[in-house]
Amino acid sequence: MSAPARPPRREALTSPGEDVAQRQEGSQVSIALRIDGARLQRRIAQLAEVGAIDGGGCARLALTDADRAGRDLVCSWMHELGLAVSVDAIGNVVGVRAGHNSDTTVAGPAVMTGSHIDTVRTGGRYDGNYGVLAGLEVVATLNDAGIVTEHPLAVAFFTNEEGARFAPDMMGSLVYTGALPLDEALSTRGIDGASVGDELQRIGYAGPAPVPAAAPRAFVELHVEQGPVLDREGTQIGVVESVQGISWTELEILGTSNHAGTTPMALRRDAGWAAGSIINFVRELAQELGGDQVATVGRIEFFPNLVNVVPNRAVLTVDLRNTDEARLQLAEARLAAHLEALRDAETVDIATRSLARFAPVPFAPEMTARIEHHARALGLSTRRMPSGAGHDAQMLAAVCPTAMIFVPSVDGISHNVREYTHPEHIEAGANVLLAVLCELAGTTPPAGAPA
Ligand code: HGY
Ligand code: MN
Ligand code: MN
Repeated sequence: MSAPARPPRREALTSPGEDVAQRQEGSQVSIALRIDGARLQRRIAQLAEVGAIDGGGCARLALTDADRAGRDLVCSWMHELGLAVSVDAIGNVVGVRAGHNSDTTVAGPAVMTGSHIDTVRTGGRYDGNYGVLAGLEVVATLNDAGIVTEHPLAVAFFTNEEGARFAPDMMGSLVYTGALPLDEALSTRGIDGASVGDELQRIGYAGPAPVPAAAPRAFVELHVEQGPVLDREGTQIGVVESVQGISWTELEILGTSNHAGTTPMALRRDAGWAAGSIINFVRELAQELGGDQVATVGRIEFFPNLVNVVPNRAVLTVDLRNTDEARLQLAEARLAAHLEALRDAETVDIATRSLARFAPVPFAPEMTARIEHHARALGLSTRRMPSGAGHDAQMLAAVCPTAMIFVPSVDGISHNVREYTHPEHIEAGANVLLAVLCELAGTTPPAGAPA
């Protein structure tokens, strides 16, 4: 099925000269402005109460009742902040703060920030949520300061970024940018058999706004690193230059169920053993390829899953990632060869289904330079790095100048209730976001602001 026509990509924002002038003006405002860290922490804590699980994390799998409750809460904050809130046909929610021209056809498209508020089943309170709530904190800070930006400013949360219930991940931003047809997304069945379309209707977030949407003027996503690099180095801000490639495959292995006690080993067609062989293979493959190669079998089911029956069916997922597309393709080819060998060795059938496949995505150099400039202007230490995790920004990068800001994750823990980022880093990241958005959206300091 052909992807829908994508909105025309928005190219680089400004000529270097204008950029510098805008930067001086923007940084002048950003020197005067700071976010309210306590208010941001309050919103993070309040949202974490929705779908709260033991240990301080939250479980809000996409399109569940908990996701609806989280959406309702964030939408209420968007309304409180005076944003014009729209919901599109895949459930993405965008809150827009008017620029000097409230008519966006005159002021042009919004400068956008945002992320996701759906979580994995063992989610922390920062993954995705932080970027959305920091965007709202930027709006609140501009409201308090009485500053109106030249261009509209938008804060978005995208549907089903995690892909844990419905694959692929980043589903909402894929549809938003025209990379995935809406009807294909709506017909997707989840791991529990429900369809995206039915669940979207059920929770009341099948909205009227059309997809694909017009491209934003630019997109900046603030996110916790979810890995150990910044924390280990003691660096405060990650300037994210790219997102690594992602390959998700679901394998269905069919053998013969048989008696665990009476069936000689040589006569078995053991789907369980074959699954175990794959789990071991991908670990050894990642160690052999080295570099950025990672490999994970995260989901597995045996049938009939009984102590005394040789499994006749196993369903498992393989998640392969690498910053280098050629190495990722090599890993995929090696896995395919291993499956072929297994088919012969254990006379099992193995069907494969691709759940997600994204090549590495580079971010716009002029955007990473802006982030680095403003982080350093705020006296923060920075380092350039790729993202190990997938993000909505990698989809927005196809239609407008895009980049990401990382803050440290303590011990690199994420997709785990123990996910944690120190308050000073939460605040620092949001202040970098404020400064970058002020420059991109164009701000005239309020009367009487310090020169
Ligand atoms: O899988 C990922 O990288 C993201 O959490 N969706
Ligand atoms: Mn995330
Ligand atoms: Mn995640």
